[in-house]
Amino acid sequence: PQVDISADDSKVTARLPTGDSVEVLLYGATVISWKSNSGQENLWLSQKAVLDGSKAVRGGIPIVFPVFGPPPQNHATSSLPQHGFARSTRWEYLGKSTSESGALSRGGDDSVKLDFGLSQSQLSPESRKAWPYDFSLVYSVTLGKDGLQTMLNVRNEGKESFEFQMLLHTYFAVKNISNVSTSGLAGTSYIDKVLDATEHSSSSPTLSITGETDRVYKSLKQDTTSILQDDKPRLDVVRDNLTDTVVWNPWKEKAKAMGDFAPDEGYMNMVCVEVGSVDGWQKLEGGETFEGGQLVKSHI
Ligand code: TA6
Repeated sequence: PQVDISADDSKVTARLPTGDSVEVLLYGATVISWKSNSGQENLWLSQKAVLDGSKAVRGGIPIVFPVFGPPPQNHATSSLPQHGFARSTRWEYLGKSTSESGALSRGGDDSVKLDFGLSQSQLSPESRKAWPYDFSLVYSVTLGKDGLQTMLNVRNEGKESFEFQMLLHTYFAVKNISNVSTSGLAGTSYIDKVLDATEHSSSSPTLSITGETDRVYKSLKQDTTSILQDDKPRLDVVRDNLTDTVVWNPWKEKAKAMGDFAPDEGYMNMVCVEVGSVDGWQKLEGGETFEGGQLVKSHI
């Protein structure tokens, strides 16, 4: 049995002999499905997610670049849309490789790496005008048994330096948010965007989601945030060269208020754990590159 890959002009699908599979839309290079070998879907996708390229996908793994959140005033990113342009621009499929090395491969055909590219020439005129830097991105999606690795490589192709933020806005599927907790977020401080972006210290080892939650944990000391369902490990999200993690659940009212969030009670079946570099800015001189991302392991 070998790795099965199919690519058409809107998406690329890969399936391992073990049954693990991943689907990536060329629009935004958005992973919209990742199934473990048990057939278990690990990502949440809104039933009203727009998948035709007219709007960022509500679910899966949207790529946030070059700015996280509403852009700051008086900054190079000021006239970009919230979360930047990467998630709402068409990327190109660069090809695949059955990676012989790396975190998810034990050689042979038990893992496959799909590469996607986005550079300045592919941007809309508006985006190029809004952020006039010569850059190239390569996004690698590596599917392994019970694991998915998504890495973003950013290169400054110009002479002028630029600064950016990046984040993988992953929507994880959970059985019931009432019995979900996240761990690995203690011992650091977080910005609570539900409480007017005030800063707090996070002392408790686990965070339960009992209402609207929008926290930016900064400079985390250790690299893994775990999602537990019924106190059992469900997903481990391991940061790679990134120091920040956002935990988000819109809860009832905000979910209802989003036109592309369905069903309304869908907030009970999802939690966003988003790895990134969003506290301050990464700066690249001409010719320099930065690479960061995540390795997610599924336990069922
Ligand atoms: O990651 C959390 C967050 O920044 C929330 O504040 C909320 O805005 C969410 O992203 C979704 O943003 P979007 O632009 O996709 O609706």
